[in-house]
Amino acid sequence: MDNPTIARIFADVADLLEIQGGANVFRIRAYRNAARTVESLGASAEAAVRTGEPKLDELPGIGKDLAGKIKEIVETGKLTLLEELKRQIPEGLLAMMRLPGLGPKRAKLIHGELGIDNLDALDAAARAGKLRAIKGLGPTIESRIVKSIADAKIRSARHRLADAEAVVGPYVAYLKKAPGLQRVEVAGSYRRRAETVGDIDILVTAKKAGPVADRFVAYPDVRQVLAKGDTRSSVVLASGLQVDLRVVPDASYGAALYYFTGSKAHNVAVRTEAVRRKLKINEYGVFQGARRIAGRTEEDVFKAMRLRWIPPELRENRGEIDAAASGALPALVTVKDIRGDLQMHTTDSDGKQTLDEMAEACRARGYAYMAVTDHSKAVRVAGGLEATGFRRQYKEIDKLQKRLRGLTLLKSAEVDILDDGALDLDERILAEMDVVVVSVHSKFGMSRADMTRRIVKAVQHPRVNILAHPTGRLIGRREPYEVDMEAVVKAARDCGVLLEINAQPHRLDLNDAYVYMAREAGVKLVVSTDAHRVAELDYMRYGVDQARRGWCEKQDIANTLPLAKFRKLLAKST
Ligand code: DGT
Ligand code: CA
Ligand code: CA
Ligand code: ZN
Repeated sequence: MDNPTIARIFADVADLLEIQGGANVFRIRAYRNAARTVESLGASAEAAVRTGEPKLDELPGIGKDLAGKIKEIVETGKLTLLEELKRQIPEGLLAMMRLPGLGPKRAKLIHGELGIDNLDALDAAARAGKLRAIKGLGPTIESRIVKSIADAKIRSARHRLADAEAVVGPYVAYLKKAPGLQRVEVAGSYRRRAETVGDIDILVTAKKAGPVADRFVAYPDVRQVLAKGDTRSSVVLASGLQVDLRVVPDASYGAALYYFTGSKAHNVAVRTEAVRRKLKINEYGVFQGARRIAGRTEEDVFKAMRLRWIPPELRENRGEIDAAASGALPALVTVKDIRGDLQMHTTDSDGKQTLDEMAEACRARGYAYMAVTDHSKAVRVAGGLEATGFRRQYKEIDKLQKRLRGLTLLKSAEVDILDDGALDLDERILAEMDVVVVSVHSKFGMSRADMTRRIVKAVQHPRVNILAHPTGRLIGRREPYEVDMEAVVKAARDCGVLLEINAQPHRLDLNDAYVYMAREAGVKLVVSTDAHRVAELDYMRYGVDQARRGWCEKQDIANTLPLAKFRKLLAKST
């Protein structure tokens, strides 16, 4: 239990007492002061509870009563008083209270005067200009409320990893120029390469915290400062992305990095593992009794825990701790292992760049092979080709191949799987291809049974090599279609069909869990960019990230093979 969390609990108690009314102002103030004291405490409050050092009830603003409450929070993970208060107050009112620019006092006022107890009603009242009837409120605050509610909605949404990356890169580069800054690392789901992130957690060490926090909140893209302090600051950027900054002491940097990388489930499991080994681990270090035995670097922390270092992508409590204890961690695939890209489009269908340009770009990336996979005719909106169109393209490929050295162009297509599971192109043209990629682009609303039958039938087609974006989901925009993935994985295994990890940041399909499942079943995968322009060939690393989250080693990913071996694999599967 870290200090900021304890401080947050006390601050919440103060807010709730205030909104509930009836509590005396001194009691409210006492909780606010306690929150501040804990927040700026140099040592771990949790360690203080355990060791008695420093004495909590002697800290400014913290007497016997509050020291007892800190003990309760550390030992049980929650505070009964806060839970009780939460039960007594409508949830919507809590949300109102947390709205930036509103706060507990005004939320209480609005609730008292108009009976409003949720954000939707508040939004409507503010838009209708009804709040200005209340003394002390006016049109300015009404428009601020409307904006805050809209912002809160954006913020509650998760952000795609690639979108977050575009924002975080420059922000961290900017932050590095803060005077006295020493180490910086982005932790949390971002470091674990999760497909989406809820917020960004930046961890730094610095000679002095003040100047770093100052620079952090002064970033031009910051739209709102939620908190600013010596140990923790928090802002919201224009995109709605929240970024948390934690300044930690150098001696516990590794422990803090480990803790704030998470996931929560991993942290809970590793804490249990520590107890089994008669150790204790938290964001300040690894402890044997009261003695800290590690904390400065993450490697030290793992060593003290007698675990191999676990790549962040695996820290989801899916068996990685046992694997790290027994030396059975996978040697994860890396982007350098990739030797070819097996899905991309050109101007012949819906791509933005020509065959020549795509080939040149693949050669520049050092690939040994690439598959050109323009759409087949059923996808009319994407300019899908008839067999004659593909034949024309394959002639182009033959010509181009003569000029190219080192890079092999594989004749292919992204062949549509029709509603009944038949393929959109006939046998003759399929036979002319080096590799056949198939996928679903229509009738997403089919029943689970029908969709499963449809895809399994396509997978069983003797010419098919790769099933592309197998679940059809678009992150944050479209749910996957209903399909029995276990049946699909089984069919793929039986027929030697490769399953794609589509590396487009809005697809990442298969997702990490299905990648894991396919790998467990012994199915080989490919990571493909589905690039529609040259720059998108660089999405490869997002696909590899997900392959890693699914525990894939080099040997699990077919496009790490040299061309001859890859061809052999294709031959076996047909
Ligand atoms: P997100 O932001 O929703 O994508 O996911 P995370 O994993 O980045 O979670 P976040 O930002 O709430 O917290 C960052 C890390 O801090 C989290 O992965 C693990 C650690 N952490 C935060 N709260 C707790 C907690 O209550 N218990 C434990 N054990 N760890 C926590
Ligand atoms: Ca986070
Ligand atoms: Ca966070
Ligand atoms: Zn497609």
